[in-house]
Amino acid sequence: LRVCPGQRFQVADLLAHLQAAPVSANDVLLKPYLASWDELIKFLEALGPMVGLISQEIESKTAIIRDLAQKAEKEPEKKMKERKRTHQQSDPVLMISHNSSSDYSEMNHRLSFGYTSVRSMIKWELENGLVDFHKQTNSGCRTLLRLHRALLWLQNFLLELGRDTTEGEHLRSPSDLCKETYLRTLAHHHTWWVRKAAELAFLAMPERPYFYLLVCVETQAEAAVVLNRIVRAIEEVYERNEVALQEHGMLDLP
Ligand code: 1Q0
Repeated sequence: LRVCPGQRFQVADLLAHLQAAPVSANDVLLKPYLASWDELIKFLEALGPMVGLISQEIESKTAIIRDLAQKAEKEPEKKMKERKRTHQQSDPVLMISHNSSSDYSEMNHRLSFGYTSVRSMIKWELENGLVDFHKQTNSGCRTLLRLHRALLWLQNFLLELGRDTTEGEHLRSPSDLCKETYLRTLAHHHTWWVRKAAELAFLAMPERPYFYLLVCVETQAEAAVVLNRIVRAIEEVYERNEVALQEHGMLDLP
């Protein structure tokens, strides 16, 4: 992947974040997952103010999860202090495990704690009664679900865009592909007003040459290679999140 000088959005960075996200057999790390969205925001920013609404929406969704993560970070310190106060002197074991922070079991503990990964977030929010299955809240799980649905649209869109029609077939405009894949996926979850706003955003989708410029390629064949790598990386992340959410009955969280 080429580095595009002077550009904020770098397709190599996007791919790196996406590929850093899968962890263990079936989990996804939240930090690189959210960093992928940060990178997509940079892409949108290059398209101008027409899509400002979308970048804002992504920003606010990622901020919700990051804020929750920050609050949860402080929880163990609080609990540890409380326990230390009540168990002082009487619990030497606790003191040892508290001081050896490089301990392997402690690292393992961190991976399964709080908002480290999608599965740890689900576990944490269920255990702390933060997920509401009947009414809208700002839980990390329902917020992730919004990003998750949007990622399916992106995967569909980039797949279509990367289809290399070397047989001389007519290449469809990104704007049309954007609309078609949106109606097939994300639109099902949007209100009438949001769909209208989306229609405006499609108009801001650049033609292929500008697109090639943003991902630093010159031909459709080159673009297909880059896009297919991104699509495969998205698929891996998307599938894992889909299974995790589905296993917990979270695919319809209000
Ligand atoms: C030019 C880009 C076109 C994008 C097509 C998708 C249009 C969506 C527009 C919707 C506007 C957002 C307004 C708010 C929506 C919320 O109601 C909704 C539900 O949340 P809630 O809390 O009300 O239940 N929110 C969402 O669905 C969240 C996600 C929406 C935006 C997803 C757009 C993702 C864009 C990614 C960047 C595309 C760049 C591709 C470049 C790749 C280069 C290799």
